[in-house]
Amino acid sequence: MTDATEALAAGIPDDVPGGVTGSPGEPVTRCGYVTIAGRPNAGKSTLLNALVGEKLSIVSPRAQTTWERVTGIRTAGGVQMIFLDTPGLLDARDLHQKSMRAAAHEALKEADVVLFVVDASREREEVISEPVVEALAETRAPVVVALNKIDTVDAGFVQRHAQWFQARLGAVPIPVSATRGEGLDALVRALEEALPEGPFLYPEEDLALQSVRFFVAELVRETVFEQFEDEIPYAVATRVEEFREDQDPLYISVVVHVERESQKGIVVGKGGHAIRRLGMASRRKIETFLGRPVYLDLWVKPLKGWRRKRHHLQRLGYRVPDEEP
Ligand SMILES: Nc1nc2c(ncn2[C@@H]2O[C@H](COP(=O)(O)OP(=O)(O)OP(=O)(O)O)[C@@H](O)[C@H]2O)c(=O)[nH]1
Ligand SMILES: [Mg+2]
Repeated sequence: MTDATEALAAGIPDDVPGGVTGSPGEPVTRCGYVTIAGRPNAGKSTLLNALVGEKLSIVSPRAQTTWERVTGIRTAGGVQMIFLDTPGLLDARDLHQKSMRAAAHEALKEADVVLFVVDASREREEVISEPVVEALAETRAPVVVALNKIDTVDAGFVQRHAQWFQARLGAVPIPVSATRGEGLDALVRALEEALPEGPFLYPEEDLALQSVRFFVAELVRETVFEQFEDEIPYAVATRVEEFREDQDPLYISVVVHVERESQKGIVVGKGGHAIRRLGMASRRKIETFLGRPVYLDLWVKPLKGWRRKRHHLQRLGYRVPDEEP
């Protein structure tokens, strides 16, 4: 079991422990919030996981996988970086997307440094799309640009486009591949230099802040992204209903909410085939994450139009902006 799962299995509290203050004569430390922002699918969550060294944020080939802020902490060489992974910046249409956008903008306000992730395999113009320009204009924090997925472009790409990026974004992009772990040392150095001096805010061994229940629900949602097509991944919200640690195997029940009655049939499948497949793959991930055997119960329940309804979103744990911007 890794440090993260030990800490998680022990139950990380949702509240924030007090700051650890340094005394005179101790070496100077650096610490701060690094908000990871960018277009949907740029590889933000993959990068968070690579930088923290633990799978904390769910990843999928589809856009709009991350729906709320996910925090991961990296403490090394006298520097503590508190990463805030955020939903991709997009034109928000329904209330759920507005909640995603609000989560990203809120995290940008808290940033000591913004880590702006650009997908090198996409058209450059996407980088300067309206939601991105708007979000970056709001932040006063220094911006470090990671040009991700360089494994998908030819070797001369970075050189050819570096000037363009610098002119548009005010920073020279650091080429990285989050999936291959390439360029991460240079990226970490740039982030370290941009962070303010200060005492660590969290114990050095902490990697995550969210509750075990959050990660379990997210792993089921990630599996939905993998196993279902079309609108289903965007119609499914997951919530842990029961978590009985005193049982062996650990008993967890998760409610899989769909938006419409007709989607229930798809998620359950013929003779319960689809839900069994979802349960099996989700359970394996949860067992790896927690390091112990798990009995997973999945319940599919329609929550009519939850993406559009404030009280449903709030009940599901999503922060909904007070005023719709
Ligand atoms: N080839 C390649 N693919 C990558 C790289 N980084 C991420 N990906 C892939 O890009 C896809 C999206 O990755 P995510 O980490 O979910 O992207 P995201 O920016 O968090 O996406 P949203 O949460 O939807 O905003 C996944 O299929 C990843 O495996 C990379 O360096 N190279
Ligand atoms: Mg993501």
